[in-house]
Amino acid sequence: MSAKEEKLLHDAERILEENWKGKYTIPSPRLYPHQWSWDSGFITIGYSNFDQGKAQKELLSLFEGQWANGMLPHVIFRFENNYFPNSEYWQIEISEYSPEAKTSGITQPPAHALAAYDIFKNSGDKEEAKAFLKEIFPKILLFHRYLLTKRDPENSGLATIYHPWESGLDNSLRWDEPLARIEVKDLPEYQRVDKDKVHSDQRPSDDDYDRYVYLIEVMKKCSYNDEKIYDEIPFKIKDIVFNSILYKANQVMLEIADVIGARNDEIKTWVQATKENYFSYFSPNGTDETLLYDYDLIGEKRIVKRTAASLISLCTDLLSQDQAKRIASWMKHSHICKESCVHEHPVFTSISVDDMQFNPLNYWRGPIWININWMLYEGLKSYGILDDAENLKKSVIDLIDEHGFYEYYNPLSGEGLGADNFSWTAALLIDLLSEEN
Ligand code: 2M8
Repeated sequence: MSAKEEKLLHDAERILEENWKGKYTIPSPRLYPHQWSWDSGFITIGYSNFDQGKAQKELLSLFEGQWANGMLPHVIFRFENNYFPNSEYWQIEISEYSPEAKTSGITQPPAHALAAYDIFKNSGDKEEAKAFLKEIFPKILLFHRYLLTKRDPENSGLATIYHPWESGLDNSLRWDEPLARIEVKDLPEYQRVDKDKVHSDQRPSDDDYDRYVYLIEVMKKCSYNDEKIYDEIPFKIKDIVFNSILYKANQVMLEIADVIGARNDEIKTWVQATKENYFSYFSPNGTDETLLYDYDLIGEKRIVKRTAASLISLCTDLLSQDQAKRIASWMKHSHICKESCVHEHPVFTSISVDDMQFNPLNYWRGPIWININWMLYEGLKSYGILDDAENLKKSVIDLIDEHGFYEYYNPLSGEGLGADNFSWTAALLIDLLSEEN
């Protein structure tokens, strides 16, 4: 490892240390003062490379928020803090399934099995790591069962999301049309606090926030009952990123089941169902189409927007080699900033730079995100597209080295945006730097 990389590794570990709260890690001190679900997954992957104790605690503490029906909430609130919506606003006690912990009432992409298995793979004490897997496996299984039953009455092997926050890519262009359809009424008074902390150019619009709040109001009116929500909620999407991660997570669950000698028949049926339906939901013209898109259950159509979501299928083994290569070459010409690109090699943007709505500053509507690039790196490697994967890794390292540990980055200048000292940026950099060549 070069001196530069050693320093970066040290800085990344320091950021995680600063954001560590005894048994979990906050995404960033100023903007996100609680525990977030998929952030914890990525953060665990980082810890698994250098602190197994923290890695295990991070994941186990997250599941303290799990609901009795298996739902893993997207935020756990441990103490009141300046964040909207706070625990009081969610009113989860109206659900018969809510836990004692204070949590939100919606979920996030299921990256946790990948994190659990990384703990095992990176552990020097396999027996101890196996004991951890035995403890976490039934909890993750319960979560996946919730996603593939309550969130999939269609039996498609693909879970439905009810809220843009469940996608993790909150104000992505993909949600503009489904959100625009929503008629917002009877909104309670609420106060955004995010714009006091980060410039509003970099955050979702007030119109988006009204819709975010309205969707939660609908869920509350349904007492967070999935059957009722399925009938009432005006936003229901088979999200391609969420489901690519879920499919991968189920494959990893099969590996975990093997290690601990657990039953795997139910997981096998989920994997099979996803395989059978992935392309019919996500591909406009069958398996040969290069780009795949989310499916809007209410609009009854695919959401054809050129965003990084269409690249995340690379994280599954469902593509043909030819299709994977076509996606890789498409992303190289459309998801980087050509002449003005700050780096020799591309770091991929959240929206195609050719898109009329590409915005270099605004959150999930253009900027570069490290978790997306980390997933693409893993995907390129899995399809043997190794030169592109290596170039991507170097560029991610350079970007962070030059601009710091931010939540996201302006693709035109490299400037860091959103929250600073951002945990998953640090954790996934640690994962990249810890890889054996
Ligand atoms: C962002 O989302 C939260 C709402 O959950 C917010 O904007 O307040 C997203 O980037 C999401 O993916 C992430 O998990 C969360 C915390 O980092 O922040």
